[in-house]
Amino acid sequence: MEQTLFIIKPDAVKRNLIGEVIKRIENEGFEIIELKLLKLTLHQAQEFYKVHKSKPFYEPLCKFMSSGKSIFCVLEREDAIAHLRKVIGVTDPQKAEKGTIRALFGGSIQENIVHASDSKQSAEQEIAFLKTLLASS
Ligand code: FUP
Repeated sequence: MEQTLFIIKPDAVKRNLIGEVIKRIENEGFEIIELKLLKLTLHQAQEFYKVHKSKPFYEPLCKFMSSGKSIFCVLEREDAIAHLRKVIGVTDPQKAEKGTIRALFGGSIQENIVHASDSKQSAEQEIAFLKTLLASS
């Protein structure tokens, strides 16, 4: 079994989409190992997205991610990382495959509803990031 980090971002929480999104995750056979509603500080959002530090969208992205509460989950399933990426769709909701979470609910490339780890290494780092947040909350 493999684990991955999943985030329901502030846009989805504000739009009351937590239930809709979680229903789709459960229907795909993921087990919810951890689930927590948290509001990131700007500093925590900058740390989480530090791989994008040099990108022009980095600062607005970090502001958005710290603008409200998000749901942080650790999900488990066979082939969890690749399968969850398929279920959420590509980054830009306009380009995401029909029926994916981002295609169904995403507003823009920045406000794209959800995050999912994109590799084994990111999953490990991002789950460790969440554990640090949980230990200090
Ligand atoms: P993803 O793994 O699909 O979340 O996409 P990336 O890691 O490439 O990007 C991380 C986040 O940065 C995206 F979810 C949204 C934001 N982003 C932008 O705001 N503009 C862009 O052009 C690309 C990404």
